[in-house]
Amino acid sequence: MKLAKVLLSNGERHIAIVEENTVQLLDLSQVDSCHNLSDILYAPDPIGLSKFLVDTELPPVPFSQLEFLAPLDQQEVWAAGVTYKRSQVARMEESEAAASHYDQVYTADRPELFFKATPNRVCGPNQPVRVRYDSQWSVPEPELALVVSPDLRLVGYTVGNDMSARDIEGENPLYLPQAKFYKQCCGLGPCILLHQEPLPREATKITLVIERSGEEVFQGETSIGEMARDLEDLISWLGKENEFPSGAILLTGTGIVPPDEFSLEDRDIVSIDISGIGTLINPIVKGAAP
Ligand code: DO4
Ligand code: MG
Repeated sequence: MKLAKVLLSNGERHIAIVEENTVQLLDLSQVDSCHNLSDILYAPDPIGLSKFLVDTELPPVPFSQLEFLAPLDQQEVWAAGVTYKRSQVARMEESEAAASHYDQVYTADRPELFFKATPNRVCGPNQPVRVRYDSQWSVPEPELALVVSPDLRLVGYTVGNDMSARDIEGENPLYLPQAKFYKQCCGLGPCILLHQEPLPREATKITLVIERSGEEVFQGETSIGEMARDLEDLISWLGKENEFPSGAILLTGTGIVPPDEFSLEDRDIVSIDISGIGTLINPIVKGAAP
């Protein structure tokens, strides 16, 4: 089952179950303790609760009559890095001085984890994600995103875009927060696939397509089978000596890096598809220097 936050043409915001081409709106007022998406996600039985909350008075709403919003409430967004061989190689090439750090972290017991975004820096589907005006070499990073409850349970999956300024990151690893964390630095959505079974690793494909002026300028594909880390292990590292009262979203690293000569431009369109979960599409905005 997939859940989403949607905005209707009359301005109303709802939580909904996502079906083929329609959504079924939920009526949260039926359960006293249920006020937002997180209350459903972190419930003992999110699927049972969602079915119970279906507003039977309302017909399904076609996708054409709504917008999908970023599927989070107050969660912090964190990210793992260098979890795929492709990412390790790309970082070592972009940063000669720090190459050995990337090499070591790929095989180390402790993963690279960094703070990625607060909810106000997260863009939902079709909202522009940003390239910093002071970066001349930026890429999208298409990543499986895990939805983690306050008690560190994996409760769902969504599609994430860890926007990255490779020139800033490559100049000095101490610049990582500036390369990764800025306004509109993260895309998430369109919906959350509730966790039931572990995802099939080889069959869960991640595809990135970048279009410029209507032409495809990059296409790449990987699968989460290429990831060198276990999802539950990443969550357990995230939870060490930390607390997430609102839960967390954890991006799991990129396995697709465009060639070095590629950089995003203003008005490019980035599409990230993860099989079984959904397709996240965002235009790129790059502001002029002030
Ligand atoms: O170490 C830099 C960031 C790595 C990253 O974001 C990734 O591998 O996805
Ligand atoms: Mg990344």
